[in-house]
Amino acid sequence: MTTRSSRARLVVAANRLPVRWDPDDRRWVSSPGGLVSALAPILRESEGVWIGWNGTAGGEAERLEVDGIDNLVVPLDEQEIEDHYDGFCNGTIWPLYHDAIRPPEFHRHWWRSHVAVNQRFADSVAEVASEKDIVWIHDYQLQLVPAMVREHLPRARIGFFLHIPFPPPEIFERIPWRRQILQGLLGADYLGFQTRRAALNFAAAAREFAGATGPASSLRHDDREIRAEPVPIAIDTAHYATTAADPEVRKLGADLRRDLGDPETIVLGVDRLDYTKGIDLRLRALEQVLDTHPQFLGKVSFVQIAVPSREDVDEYQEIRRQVEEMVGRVNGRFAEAGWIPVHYVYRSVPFEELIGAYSTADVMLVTPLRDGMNLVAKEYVATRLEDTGVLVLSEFAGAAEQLQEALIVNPYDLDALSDALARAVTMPPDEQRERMRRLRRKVARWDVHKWAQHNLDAIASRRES
Ligand code: ADQ
Repeated sequence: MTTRSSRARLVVAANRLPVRWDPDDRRWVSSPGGLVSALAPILRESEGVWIGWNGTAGGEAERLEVDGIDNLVVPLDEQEIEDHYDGFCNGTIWPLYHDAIRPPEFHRHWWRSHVAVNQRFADSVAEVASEKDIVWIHDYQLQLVPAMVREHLPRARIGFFLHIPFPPPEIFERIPWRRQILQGLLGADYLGFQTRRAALNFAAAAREFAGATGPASSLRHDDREIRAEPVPIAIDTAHYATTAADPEVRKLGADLRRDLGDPETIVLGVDRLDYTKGIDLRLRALEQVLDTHPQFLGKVSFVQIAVPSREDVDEYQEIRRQVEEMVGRVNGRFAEAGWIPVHYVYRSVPFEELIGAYSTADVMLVTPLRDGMNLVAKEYVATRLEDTGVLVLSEFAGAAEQLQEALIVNPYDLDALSDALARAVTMPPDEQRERMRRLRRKVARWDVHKWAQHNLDAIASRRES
């Protein structure tokens, strides 16, 4: 055990390390993101460690120092990527936790692999952490880790944050290993969830299937007190606003508008290509709006930027096929000389280009069927420096709990979604400003730094029982 100082260090465990391999420079470089930007200073200052997988098959449990952050690699082999990651994480838990909108699969060999990988993560934590450290474990891939770490380090302060929804008990209860998962999570002292409902769902499941007692804010289990509460994730708001103000970035936005033929209205969607994001229903709503509002033809352009995701999982190949077929159908039906309704981009775009797109888009469509939070909604708001633009937001995104001034819509209701889209396209500037000003204030007030600090303070201040 390496205890380099007498202060508590922060030890983060997450599925992925905040690094990626740069093939040109042939070295690991840091991969940016809100979570990383919030935790990097704290990790550096406390001489902490980030534990995670590097995204490739095989390799060693090596230490990688990148940009002053100490990373510990947890290696996964090909079979574990197939069974634990593509299988249990993305074929069982992901669909089940998102309302079971695709049928989750239950396989014992996936589960066994999942347990083994979670144990490896917990062993890695125990290798670098001591009982006085703060261990913060992230997300649905590592739900067994809190209790496994507690086995090694009974007195450690352990926190967990779930980035995706926690489903209601009547969906959660299908998992053959539901008790083990709850016991895993209950190993933490503090559990943060994206929404109030997620925290309550967890507490209800913990009482029903794992023998916990008490309310979410003070659950009792195994003679310990566990606190579960909503603490919605946020973005590095200042960074988005500063980038949006950069003239080069504004030019990227203007270039996009020009390349689209200078339409009156740009409607934007930005998502990982995932069946939870509702891209298919969004395209159907667009088709309906173009059918019922001929005055939009030639004037409203929809840009859908979709990042490739989990391409080895069958359901993802299927949703990609469906989305691309619909793009073809809508364009085939409505395109005219000099204007096509849907511009579809299937790749990850560079950060500046993304911000340029946000800042030029008049309407942002964020219409997931279920989403833990959805950062895209907050990112769009943060870049609207003139307080214009309209956010259309699914009521099933965690973000809807805070961003009430958006046009909130049930994405399954095709008429409501089409109406919201038409209303957004025609919203008077005064109403846009009124709504956007309030939204921006919220996104400025609660940013990722506040979010991280709140979690860390809550983990550190465990009530002794
Ligand atoms: P995701 O499901 O990945 O995250 P989201 O919160 O929208 O969803 O985050 C996606 C991130 O990827 C955003 O920062 C966005 O800017 C970026 N991105 C999306 N499309 C891109 C593109 N084409 N090119 C480049 N970048 C792109 C999970 C949960 C969410 C939760 C987050 C954080 O599913 O509900 O909000 O974790 O907790």
